[in-house]
Amino acid sequence: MKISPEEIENQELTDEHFESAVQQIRGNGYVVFENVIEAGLLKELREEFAALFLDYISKTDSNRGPGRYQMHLPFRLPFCQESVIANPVVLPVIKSLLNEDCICHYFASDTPLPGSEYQRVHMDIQHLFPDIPHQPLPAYGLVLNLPLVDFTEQNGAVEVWPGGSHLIAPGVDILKLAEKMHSERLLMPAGSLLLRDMRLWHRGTPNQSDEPRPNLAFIYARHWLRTTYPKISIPQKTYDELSENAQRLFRMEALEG
Ligand SMILES: O=C(O)CCC(=O)C(=O)O
Repeated sequence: MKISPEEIENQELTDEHFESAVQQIRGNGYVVFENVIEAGLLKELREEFAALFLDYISKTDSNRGPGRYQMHLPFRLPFCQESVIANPVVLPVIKSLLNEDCICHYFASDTPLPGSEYQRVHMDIQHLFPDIPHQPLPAYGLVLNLPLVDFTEQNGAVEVWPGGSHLIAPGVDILKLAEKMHSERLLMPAGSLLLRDMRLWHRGTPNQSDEPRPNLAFIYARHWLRTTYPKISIPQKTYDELSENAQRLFRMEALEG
């Protein structure tokens, strides 16, 4: 979805774009908002991330398949900027799908290095009722991805299976079925926001470029959803300085002190 300069200036989607975004998530399982994050902030995020990431990979084995790293982010600036964690363009869409009292409970990143291969096609969460054959339920968790570099054919853009993979009954052989279904690589400029239902089938693709391909990842969910993710550790002072809106999103996490 191409956001107009007026929407960026007003920090609000038009009614038409808002409705389209909500319906795209419901039907396709995802929507991309192009070029939402302002260039200065994007540069800061990229630089801060690069320093953390280099240190992390010097001490850690790859943990999301060969050459792929999941890394939690520290809850500090610039990562906890309001326009990242409670982006006014996107948050109303999230709240419309997950209700006003939704939470954010995951603060991390995924980065394939040059030479990484295809991931297995997967969902980021189980179906709520895995024992019941057909259950096209509404979204209960959404991933917000923020690519720090352009996603291209070459550097391993995320591939998704739109058109209903998030609603397919539990128990199917995802790998086998995915081969027969339509998929798309999500090519987008750095600073776009990808919002996707956690059940959407997807995978990282090979990074054939010379550079890492960092992708920040935040998870928003119905407040009752329990997962095994560690709680986000938030310094009390940082929490106190957040807007009421953002405090509410992180109210179930672990305050330090
Ligand atoms: O490559 C990406 O950014 C997404 C990776 C992913 O889906 C995962 O590791 O679960």
